[in-house]
Amino acid sequence: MFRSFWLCALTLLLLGVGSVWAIELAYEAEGADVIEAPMEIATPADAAAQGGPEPSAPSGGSFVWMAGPPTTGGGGEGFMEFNIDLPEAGTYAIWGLITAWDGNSDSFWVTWQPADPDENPQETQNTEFRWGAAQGNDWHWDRINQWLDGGTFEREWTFDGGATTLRIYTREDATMIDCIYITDNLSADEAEVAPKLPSEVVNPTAVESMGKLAVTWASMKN
Ligand SMILES: [Ca+2]
Ligand SMILES: [Ca+2]
Repeated sequence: MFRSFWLCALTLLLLGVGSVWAIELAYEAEGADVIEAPMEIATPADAAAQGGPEPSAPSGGSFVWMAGPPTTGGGGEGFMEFNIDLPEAGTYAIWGLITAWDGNSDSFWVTWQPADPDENPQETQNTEFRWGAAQGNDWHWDRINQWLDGGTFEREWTFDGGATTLRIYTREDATMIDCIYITDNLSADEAEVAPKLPSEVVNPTAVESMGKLAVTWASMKN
């Protein structure tokens, strides 16, 4: 009976740990490690002041963009950079919570090193790094894609884990980004992935601690 108690406890523990171990990280755009002008932190009132529809309140109260009026072109300068320490090796996708008013305000450039080279797509215009963002006048999740001249494909990046550098560069001004969600769930189905806000994601350090705790418990049974 003592033995079955431990088997049962261990099974429950492993089931619990299994669900916790799906990797997910989330960041506010305005919390980026670097925001290079003219990309800047803004609020819905700033968007309305440019003449476009005012988006609803963003997560954390603000978003990042290069300011610009609706329908007009412009952009190509500034970026935001995130220094991301990946808890483990894997293949990852990124979802952005965005507002994109129109066809002249609906794209970024994206590189994530070291899977991607140290290349500035604003200079090279390399479409491998072009994200054609889904349009909409209020916040909606869009998976970062690769908008090639011959079609648009979801992007994924494979890493050994550890230090990485994600850069999201302005391509067209007025494209707004509120936050990003990173996951090793590579499904293209938003309902299945269920991207989360930074306030809804468990801190990876806490997840790691739970893993260690599970190992300790498993050892105790012997
Ligand atoms: Ca624009
Ligand atoms: Ca935000």
